[in-house]
Amino acid sequence: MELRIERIDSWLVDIPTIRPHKLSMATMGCQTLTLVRMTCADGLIGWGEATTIGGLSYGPQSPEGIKSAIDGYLAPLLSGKSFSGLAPLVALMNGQVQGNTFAKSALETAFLDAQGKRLGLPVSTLLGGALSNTLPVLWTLASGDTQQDIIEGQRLLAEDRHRAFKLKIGARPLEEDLRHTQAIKQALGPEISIRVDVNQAWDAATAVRGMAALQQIGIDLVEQPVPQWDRTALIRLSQRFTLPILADEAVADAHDGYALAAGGFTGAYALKIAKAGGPAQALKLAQVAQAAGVGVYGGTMLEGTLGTVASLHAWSTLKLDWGSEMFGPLLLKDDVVTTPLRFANGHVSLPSGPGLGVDIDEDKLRFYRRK
Ligand code: MUC
Ligand code: MG
Repeated sequence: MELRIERIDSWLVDIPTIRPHKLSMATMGCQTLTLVRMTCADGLIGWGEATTIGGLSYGPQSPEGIKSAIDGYLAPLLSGKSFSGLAPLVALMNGQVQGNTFAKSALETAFLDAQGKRLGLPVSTLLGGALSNTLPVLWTLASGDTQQDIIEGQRLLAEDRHRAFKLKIGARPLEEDLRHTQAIKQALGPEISIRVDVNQAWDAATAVRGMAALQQIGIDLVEQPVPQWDRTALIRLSQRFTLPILADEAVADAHDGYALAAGGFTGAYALKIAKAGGPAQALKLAQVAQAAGVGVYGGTMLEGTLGTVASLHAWSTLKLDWGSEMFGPLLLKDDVVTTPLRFANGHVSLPSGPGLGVDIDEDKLRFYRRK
């Protein structure tokens, strides 16, 4: 039952966003997906995606760098080889290529897609089995304008597409961000869960002031208030406030999760397949979190449908303490799949069918791929 990889192709795919998406470090008007096609000797094809945010402004792996790691190193390493399952594939990639978790995530996803199609099983089954076929999904209000965010939030609540929201703060002075946050919290009402993501923008002293004020406003969760490297501040903040912290940039894989928890962190971890090196690797972080009594949350790098679905298969095997933010495809004007995901009642549905359960629209891939 070995799966032999014949060839691996990759493309950069540029898709505009439905509106500017403003984070503390970048404003996105377009999202670049790195897509991978893994062709196996038996003719089966697996697809994967690796996507980051804002070129090199969010993290150290750019879309172009991801593609070059795949084309120049990982594709030649894997092509022509046979694998009995995921573990030997991951061992080979990690043995020969340092870092580059985004590229590895796309390949792990493509392998799982191909293997699932071959066995006639959804990827979630390969990863342990889905606890649920619908997952809670919030939306990020990040137009950069308070009034526009309120109108957008009210519309999505009226449609019942989402029941919780995340705000992107940190680019503006603290007082301005607090006014923005309070106005949105008041307008959407006390029942609606509002979280904020600072994306590392505050130093430890600003974070103490910010956390105290956000707790007063009634915010439910504060994501990555301090820089990724400042684990000490993150741990201290998590112990000082009852308002919980979600670690994102500070926790990529199981090793980070262990170090933070062993250091006394309380709160939750944002799981992302790209940070960890693939859906199965992200689940290893989830297991560390659960063993340490730390919550888990289904995180996104604002991927298109392929990367989002790969994540959903993994998250479906977990009890998500804080739900998920797998709305990436809704931020894009278009996508390269034949059937869009279904978002309704504050939830997204996990596709059924073997592998990822998603088909690629080859015409759209041709249209949007970078020439
Ligand atoms: C992040 O840092 O969490 C996830 C949702 C969103 O709007 O931005 C991303 C990145
Ligand atoms: Mg974040």
